Amino acid sequence: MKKKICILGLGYIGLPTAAMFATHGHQIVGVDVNQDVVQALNQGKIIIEEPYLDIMVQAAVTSGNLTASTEPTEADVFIIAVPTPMKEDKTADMSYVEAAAQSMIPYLHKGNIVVLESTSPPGTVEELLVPILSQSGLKVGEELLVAHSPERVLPGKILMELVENNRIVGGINQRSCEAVRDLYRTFVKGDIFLTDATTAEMCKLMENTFRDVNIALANELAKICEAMNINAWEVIALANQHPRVNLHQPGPGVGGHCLAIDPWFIIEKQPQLAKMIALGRTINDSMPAHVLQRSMEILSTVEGRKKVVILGVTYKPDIDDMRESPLVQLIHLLEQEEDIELVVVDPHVKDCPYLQKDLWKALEDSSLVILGVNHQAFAHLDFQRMKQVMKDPMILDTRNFWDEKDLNQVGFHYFLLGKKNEGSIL
Ligand code: SAJ
Repeated sequence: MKKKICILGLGYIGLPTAAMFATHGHQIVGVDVNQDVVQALNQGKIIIEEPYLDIMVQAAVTSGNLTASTEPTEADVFIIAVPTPMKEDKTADMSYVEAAAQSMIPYLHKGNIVVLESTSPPGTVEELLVPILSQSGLKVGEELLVAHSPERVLPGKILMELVENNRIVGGINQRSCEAVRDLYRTFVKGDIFLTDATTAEMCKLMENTFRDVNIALANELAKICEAMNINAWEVIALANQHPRVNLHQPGPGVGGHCLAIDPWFIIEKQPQLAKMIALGRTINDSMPAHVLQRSMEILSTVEGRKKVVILGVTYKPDIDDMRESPLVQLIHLLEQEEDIELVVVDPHVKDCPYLQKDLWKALEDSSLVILGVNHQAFAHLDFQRMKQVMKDPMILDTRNFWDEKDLNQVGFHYFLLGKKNEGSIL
């Protein structure tokens, strides 16, 4: 049945979800406090980069099923998809969730459904959301159904994963679970599993924590292999031949709004018990400093002022998102070093310190290229030309993205994170 759905928060999750419901026949009012986002959306435009999202949003707006506003409105369903950033003290800033919940109170009616999609510390629905919603005077659980249904889509593949991924619905009671399951059935082709709200909150956080801890293991291995003069990437490739082993990839650190933050939402609840989770965070956070150390070692052979070019500043390939990017951290560390001239090249980013749009200008007279993000745009560079324009042909590849032999052939000194020395015995 066609429903009127009010979606609060039109970011990386709220907007694709709004477009998805709208193109499946529901009437959507997207709400955002940012006037620019609202204005753009009402013209069928978007201000974030995500494959195919622009086309879908335009179709949704043109159909009349998707409009945007800065204020909530009366609806059958309210979906909260606002950010839950991390505060200085590494605890969750729930002020946007609180404000969104408060803002919808005047519009709530008997029979409404409220869904929290924002990633939140376990206990948020029961301890924070339900008390706020109770201010409406409605009997929560009977007259107002409430659930947490965490988003789990991968940036870069959001539209596909919204449909294909399995989904968890954690309701405050069975009725809430079933109502929210039926709602998402509109477009979800994956399985929908029902549970309680706090379990759903913990599941979401543990999925990202699992990945974060595993990447920390790979990053620790990278440091160990550098110390022992073997190649971590080779160890990983070979160990992963075992049917029950799946070592992750090392890199310059872990970024994004999910893996770098979600583990802290568990730590904040159980600081005494969440030991491995905290250690994983510490190891991953140490990687930009490790890349700095490797870079300075490589540059120690160069006299005077040294130009360093960082290729890629987003938190992962082929997206425009720089949130929590370890490359931003690396930039901060490099700018504190003496005699370093810094240039950043990233075709996906419009605004960032030291950004140079022209790759070849950036490379002129440089002494070191740090491959920070494995964007497709960097996959097939003209290494001959690079060698010609650079002052010192040195590369530090933090992603095992380029082929050492190719680069050596051209005359580059190729250094790899997870492997101490140049050259290979193979
Ligand atoms: N990374 C590594 N090594 C790896 C894999 C990733 O260093 O082996 C780094 C990436 O470079 C990046 C960071 O980890 O900096 C995170 O990237 P990601 O691709 O692992 O994940 P996100 O943050 O883009 O999306 C994750 C996904 N979670 C899981 O796969 C369990 C996604 O499904 C979630 O919806 C999303 O978090 C979220 O919103 O929570």
